[in-house]
Amino acid sequence: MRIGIVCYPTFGGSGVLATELGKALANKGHQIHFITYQQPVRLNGFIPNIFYHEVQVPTYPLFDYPPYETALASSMVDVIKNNHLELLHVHYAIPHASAAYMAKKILEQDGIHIPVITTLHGTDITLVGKDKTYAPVVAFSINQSDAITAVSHNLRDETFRTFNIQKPIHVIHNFVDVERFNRKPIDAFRKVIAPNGERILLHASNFRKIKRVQDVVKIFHEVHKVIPSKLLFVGDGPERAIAEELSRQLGVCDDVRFVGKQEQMEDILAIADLFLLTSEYESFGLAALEAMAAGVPVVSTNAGGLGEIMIEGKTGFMGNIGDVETMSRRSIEILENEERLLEFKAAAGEHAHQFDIHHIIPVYEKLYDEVMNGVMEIN
Ligand code: GMT
Repeated sequence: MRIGIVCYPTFGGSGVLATELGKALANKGHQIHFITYQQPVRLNGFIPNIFYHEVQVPTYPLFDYPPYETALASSMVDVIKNNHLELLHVHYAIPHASAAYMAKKILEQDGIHIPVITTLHGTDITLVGKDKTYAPVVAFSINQSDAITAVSHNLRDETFRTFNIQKPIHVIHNFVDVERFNRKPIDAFRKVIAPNGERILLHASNFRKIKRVQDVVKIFHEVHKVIPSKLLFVGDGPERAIAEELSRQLGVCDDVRFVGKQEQMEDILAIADLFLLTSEYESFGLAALEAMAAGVPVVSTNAGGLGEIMIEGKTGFMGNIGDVETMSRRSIEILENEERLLEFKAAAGEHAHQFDIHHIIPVYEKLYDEVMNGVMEIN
């Protein structure tokens, strides 16, 4: 199949998922065309079946806001026409679903039919999407998609609660390449971070308010009181300064390290003992799944779809949003006993297999077939 994939190229989970999906489909022989404004972070190395089309957004003195959506729709038209694409799969509704609708309508005039699949990822519904400045366009363009998928049952339900969606929303869980994340720790790296064999706690995100990174620092503070430990923060974003300041206030800053945005997550996860995800909402929590695939147990909130990937008391523990006390206690419980920690690590790694890329890619392929043939059977 010749498939166009549209996504955000940044470190966010939706872009990561879309890129990994494209790479996996290309490896299975499909021809994949990424259409976005920048090379996606995980799109590295040369894969013969992958093509990358950069959306150029010309500036003009008149524009305070260069019209990306218009440029994107025009690029979609161009790429679909010139490469005879058979399907367009857009990730994250804003503005990708509406740009896809525009492209589809333009192509119709030339007798070209291009089915559009929209995958909803989370904040495109629960945060940004429902803002009334975007909501009518988001609802309309989702409804105009030939198929809609959501990355969790929770997100599907939230979408139905938020918008008047008149089509089924198919749940296709996010996936992880278990083999890739099953790495041996690099001893030299572990030694640099934890020279005296301290436990390593990890958080990775875009440091948005929704992630409640201050809770990560508070949990670490409690753990640190009883267990020699280090905290690694991966990623960057607006709340980083708050986390830094809090770690100074709580007197743990010497044991907290901010390593910035990292492409080799598997190497970092390989040295970690516990992953913390304290979000107010996660539609799915791909970062937590990647941690589990690397054999790292997770202590998280029970927000959104996290309950769909966690097994309480086996792969880690969940607490209510903001319940630092419970999440700290549970973290200590996992980390204080070597044997127990190993059990959690093994269970996390084992459970991640359920979401292995090899199980999920065929589900997308089936959906593509159904959409192209106009018969929808999937869930
Ligand atoms: O978490 C973010 O803020 C990034 C966001 C994105 O769109 O890239 O992540 C969302 O999509 C991921 C991939 O499907 C999910 O794993 C994340 O849970 C989801 N984030 C939220 O719902 C807040």
